Amino acid sequence: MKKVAVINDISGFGKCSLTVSLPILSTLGLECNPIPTAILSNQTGYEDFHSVDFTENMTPYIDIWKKQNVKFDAILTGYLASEKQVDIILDFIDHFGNDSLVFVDPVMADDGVLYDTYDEKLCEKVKTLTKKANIITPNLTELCILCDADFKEISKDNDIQKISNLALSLLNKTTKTVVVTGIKNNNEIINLIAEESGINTVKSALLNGSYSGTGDIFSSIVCGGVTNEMDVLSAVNLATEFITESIKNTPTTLDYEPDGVNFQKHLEMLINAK
Ligand code: PXL
Repeated sequence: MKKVAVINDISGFGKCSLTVSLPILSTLGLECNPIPTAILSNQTGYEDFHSVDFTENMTPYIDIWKKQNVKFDAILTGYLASEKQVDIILDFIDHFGNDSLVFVDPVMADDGVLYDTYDEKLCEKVKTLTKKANIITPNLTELCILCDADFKEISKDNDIQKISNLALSLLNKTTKTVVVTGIKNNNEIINLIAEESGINTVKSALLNGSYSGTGDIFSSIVCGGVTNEMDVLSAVNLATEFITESIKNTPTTLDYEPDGVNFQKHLEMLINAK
């Protein structure tokens, strides 16, 4: 069975990070091997949260895996709790990443606002991490941070040409694919794939509100799909359809739903997905 090392937090509420990667990767027929970055009562978008930073445990945890000589087909990273975690992950990629695909979801911000526990210094470290990834999946805010672009300026007209150029500027010898999520355009939402060969877009209907964890669902499906040898465009299509169905099944009156989306009943969409 193929294995995916997932470096992300575990949050008791919010249907995000490891609580979505575990069921999604399992349903895609993959083994999800978690390395927690933090343990939280709930994700940080609620009014209050309690967080236990796992940084000091990560190296001894990973050292056991090194001794056991395990191998991974893919590595996926998400929410980070400290700058030091980036150095630990860079070492992890050096050690385990030779024959594996590296996916970095540069979790930092959404809708122009940094998450509660992120600051400029941590974002700088996330930037260095993205350069070691084969595939990155920033939302539009995160793309702007990675490119030192002004989110207010870019999101004024969401010009696809400008956004494409920003995404293309992040490609390098290692990073072959940049998938930008959540670009709003009239009554559509666009996910944009930038590769050396050009740009592809996947559109879906813009549904009201924003929801915790959709970025983590997206990165998990793209990571799992591509690890299962789907092409990136098919994996992005599948992730987009899965999230659309999950949002439709999540009644809410809030502009921002901290509990996330009801994705569980839609997992069957991922069984035998090709
Ligand atoms: O979904 C992104 C995310 C992951 N993990 C934690 C978060 C957030 C976004 O707020 O707080 C703990």
